[in-house]
Amino acid sequence: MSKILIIGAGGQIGSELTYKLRSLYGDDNVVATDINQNNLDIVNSGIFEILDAKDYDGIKSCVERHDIDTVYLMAAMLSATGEKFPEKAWNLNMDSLFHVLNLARDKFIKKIFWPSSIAVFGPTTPTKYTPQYTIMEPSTVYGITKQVGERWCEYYYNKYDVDVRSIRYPGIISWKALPGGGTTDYAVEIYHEAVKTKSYECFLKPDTELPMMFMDDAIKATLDIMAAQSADIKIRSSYNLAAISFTPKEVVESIKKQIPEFNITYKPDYRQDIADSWPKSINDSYARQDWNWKHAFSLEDITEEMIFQLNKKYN
Ligand code: AKB
Repeated sequence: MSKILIIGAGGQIGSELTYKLRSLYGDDNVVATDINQNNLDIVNSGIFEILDAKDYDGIKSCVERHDIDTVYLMAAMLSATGEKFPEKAWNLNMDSLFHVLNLARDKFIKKIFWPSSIAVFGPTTPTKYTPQYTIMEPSTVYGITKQVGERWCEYYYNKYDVDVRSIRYPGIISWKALPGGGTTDYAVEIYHEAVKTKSYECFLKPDTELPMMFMDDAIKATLDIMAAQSADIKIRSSYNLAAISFTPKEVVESIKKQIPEFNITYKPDYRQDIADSWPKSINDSYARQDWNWKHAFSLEDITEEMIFQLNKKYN
């Protein structure tokens, strides 16, 4: 039985991955860690330890104590916060990746999942149906760390036979834990505010189209790529991954079908520039071909599920 360590288990994706992995492999086989205990649901529902993703000795000790063979490295500073703290973003995102890659190179662990992002693309990348292999000149610190990280993943695979697998997440929409510090966060906040206060001030312009995905699809993709035969994972940098694309205006139309009184205002800030530098849609044909990726949730499905779940939470 594989023993799993999740670094950054309290975050938006890390927490849902933790619930899912615990349900699949058993609470005793999944060690959830984060730098703080803010996510009490995660802390109180299975094995949890405080762990700083920048601390190599701490990660190594955790791996040895729990006999870990698989690591999901979910800790990262995202695009918007990264622009405020460029050096911190670089240090966290790169140090943590090197720590787990080196643990795999030195045979302490066998397998790594490390998420990349659509942020690897930049203003010179073709924006529509962006191919796997194309111009990549990211303009955010976060995007730079993800692009460089991808090169290192491929290097460790080629040079040291490290079994590292990665996907380029689009914006992820979910109702359990809030995202923190991303440019796509508006697509989660908008649902919370629609249900709570029936109004939202959006930090992107109404026609800003970005690639997005529901959490259930993102978790499925993560588990699918990790379960695939090693020979089927032909890309060892990171796979393009897509579900849907939409603009703030389109989410508003979708929400208004259920909450007609919902009111939106627009006040674009520095995150608009980041969004403008990213693709509008993604060509993920390699993921579909190599390990049978298929998404399930449309925008209408997402809106229905988000409003249903958030109504239970707030009303
Ligand atoms: C962000 O907005 O920074 C993230 C991402 C697309 O990687 N959600």
